[in-house]
Amino acid sequence: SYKFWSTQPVMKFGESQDKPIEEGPLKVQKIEDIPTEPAPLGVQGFDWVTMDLTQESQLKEVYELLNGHYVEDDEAMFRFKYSTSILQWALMPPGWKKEWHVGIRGGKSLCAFISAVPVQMRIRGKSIKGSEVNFMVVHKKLRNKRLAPVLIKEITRRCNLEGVWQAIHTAGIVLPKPASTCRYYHRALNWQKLWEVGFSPLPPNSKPAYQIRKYAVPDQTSTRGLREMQLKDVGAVQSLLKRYLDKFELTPEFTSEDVEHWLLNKNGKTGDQVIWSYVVEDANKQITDFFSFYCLESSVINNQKHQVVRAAYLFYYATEAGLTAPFDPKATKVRLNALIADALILAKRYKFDVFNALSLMHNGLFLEQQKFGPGDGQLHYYVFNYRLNPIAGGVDKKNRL
Ligand code: YNC
Ligand code: MG
Repeated sequence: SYKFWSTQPVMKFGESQDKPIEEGPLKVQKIEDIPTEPAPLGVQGFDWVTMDLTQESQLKEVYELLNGHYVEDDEAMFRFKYSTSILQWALMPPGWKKEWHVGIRGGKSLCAFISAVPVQMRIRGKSIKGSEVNFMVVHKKLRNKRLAPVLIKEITRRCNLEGVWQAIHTAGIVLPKPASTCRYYHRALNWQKLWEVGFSPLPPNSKPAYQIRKYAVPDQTSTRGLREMQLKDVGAVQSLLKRYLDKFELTPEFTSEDVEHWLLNKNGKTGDQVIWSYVVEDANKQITDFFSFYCLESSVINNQKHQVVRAAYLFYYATEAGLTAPFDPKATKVRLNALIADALILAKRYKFDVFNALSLMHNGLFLEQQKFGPGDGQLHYYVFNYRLNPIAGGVDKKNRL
């Protein structure tokens, strides 16, 4: 039915199934036609608010709302626990706008939130000034009252007022219409704990001791020249990443400020580290490879022994081995496996329990060999107000893998 989504400028199921379509915006509007005030909430005691996340107290309010009410798995065993440092990182990148941190207060308490951050995105050949919408949440007691469409329309209005007409967002649920669909893969680092919290099953005919041995990793990394990324690497990493992302159909276009923000560990304002980035520097001082992962904990909802699972999420990476002409899938596979094997070692060293990755970019080249297993979650990617041909998850546009 999609009572709300059928009114929005998004693609319909069945569209662009058979033959390629011309890509571009669905609905074209002018800023002067966009209302300058939000639609009234129409409920006594509930008000729109713009959150100021530079204020510790307001950041904390968003943190608390998400911590109690944000995304859970289907069986309600785990719930994402975004730290205040990760929220600062995710919600205040270069060009961030306070007006795009939108809340609803009922009396004094924050009971709903939605956000957007600016992103320059490239869809196949076209560069688009867009936004990325994330962290939509409604307090559990206010669910199923059609507040989500109200939040979505308000963030759309605020984007439109800034001349932003396209947006990207992801969800576990199916809406009209995914631009791409990926699967989550998980690689146990602390198998015993993952088993105790009910995340990893004990396969039939296996024993805990066998599983623990299966997922053990060496103490030391093995790639020569691997070291932590530093400020002086930003330019080299930006150019390497740009050339690498050029192989894919839907990507961000990062300025050097973006690379610095998204990849360089500044050790958070509150002290806990969000992002881990490593480069490989060769004998000629050239940066030939890099990889990164970020930290996102999940609360374990009902467990005596464990409160949180500490997960590393594979973020951006690139390697010169994948940039030869013609593309050399074998060499790329060998190099990516070496890099990801080292990423697992580092994640283990920093006490992560699990390493997660999606079936995108060239991840298909290492997931199996590095002992990742498919999860039951899918992640759908959506592009708002844009007509496009489907993007295959984890498929390189020139080299089907
Ligand atoms: C969702 N995740 O289909 P229809 S992801 C989009 N994304 O509409 P109600 C969603 N739409 O089917 P509730 C959605 N979830 O009738 C539901 N919907 O057309 C649609 N969960 O609204 C749904 N966070 O208020 C239906 O539902 C309508 O009270 C129903 O609220 C939903 O952040 C929600 O999973 C998700 O807090 C807020 O369940 C609530 O249930 C909740 O009756 C736990 O809503 C946390 C959670 C979602 C994480 C995320 C990305 C959000 C993207 C939103 C779309 C942005 C479009 C681009 C806008 C900018 C454009 C420009 C320029
Ligand atoms: Mg609702």
